[in-house]
Amino acid sequence: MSKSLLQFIIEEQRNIPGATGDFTGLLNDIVSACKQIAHDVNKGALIGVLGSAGSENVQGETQKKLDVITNEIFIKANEWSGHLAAMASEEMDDIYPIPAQYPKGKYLVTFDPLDGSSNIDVNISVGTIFSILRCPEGVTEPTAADFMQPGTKQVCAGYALYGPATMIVLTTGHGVNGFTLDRDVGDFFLTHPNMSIPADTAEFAINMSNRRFWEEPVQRYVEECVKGKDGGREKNFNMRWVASMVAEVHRILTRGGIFMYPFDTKDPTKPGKLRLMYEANPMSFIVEQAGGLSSTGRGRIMEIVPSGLHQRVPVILGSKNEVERVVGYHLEG
Ligand code: P6P
Repeated sequence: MSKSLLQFIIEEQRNIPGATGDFTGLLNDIVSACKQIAHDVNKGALIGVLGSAGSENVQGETQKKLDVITNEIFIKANEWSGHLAAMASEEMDDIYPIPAQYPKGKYLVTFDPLDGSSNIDVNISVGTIFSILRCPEGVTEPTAADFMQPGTKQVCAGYALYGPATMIVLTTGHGVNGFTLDRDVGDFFLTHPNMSIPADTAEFAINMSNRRFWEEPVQRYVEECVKGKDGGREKNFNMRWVASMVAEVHRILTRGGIFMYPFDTKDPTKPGKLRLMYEANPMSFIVEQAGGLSSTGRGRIMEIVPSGLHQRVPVILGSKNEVERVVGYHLEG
């Protein structure tokens, strides 16, 4: 039996001078939430959790029942243990301060409890994304302003992928490791050590229905991929689009690729679709730690100083050499 996720985290903790076990405890609580979410996602229609909740979230998106349920699971699994000072979620307008009856800790967490939830009713993979920041020194009553830290300040980022297998993939800044849930035992076990993204790829992921709204550099890059050897590229390309960022990023971590949700003019009020704090930043940390790149097209995503909890950014991430090509096209103007 390979190493359990808890054993892996505790052994990692021993390499961190001054570690108190606080972080280990927090990660354990997050893993517990993901196990509970995996259960409800896996049961689906059997326990009546599919379909719309009949409500909208702060993004103006119709919430699925599971969006609301999984948000509640994540809050309940993490609010009591004294590791967190506050949380922020895609599904909540403002931050969630730790209730007065519980001790506060030194970390902040942002999360998307069920990313790709538009897929849940059609039984396609979805996931949970989380990002852990330190609460600023001396802050006991954090506000949204205390979350406005660039992605380079993350101490941990990870996702759970509820697919044919349920996996957790995470980084604490020392590489990327993947763990698979053994439902019989009820634990995650190390199955994908030291995940690494190939620098080259022949697979791109983008929602082609938005093509007329893209900027010229993205139009140019995608056109070249579609034309392949007939259009000047040295190879032909394949295309994937799952409409579940967690599934796309996992595929890229496993076999390479480039994922793009670029700036588009579909809604001029939105500089992109994906949210910086709980989608782009955690996924960028993971991708960079696996040897890939993650850019808006004009700058490194993890260096953006956030301006709001639900700020949206363009995302171009994955295999280093392809992301560099797209960024180069943006720089050419
Ligand atoms: P579209 C899911 O809603 C999400 O935030 C990402 O997981 C996914 O990559 C993207 O949006 C899908 O967007 O426009 O194709 O539905």
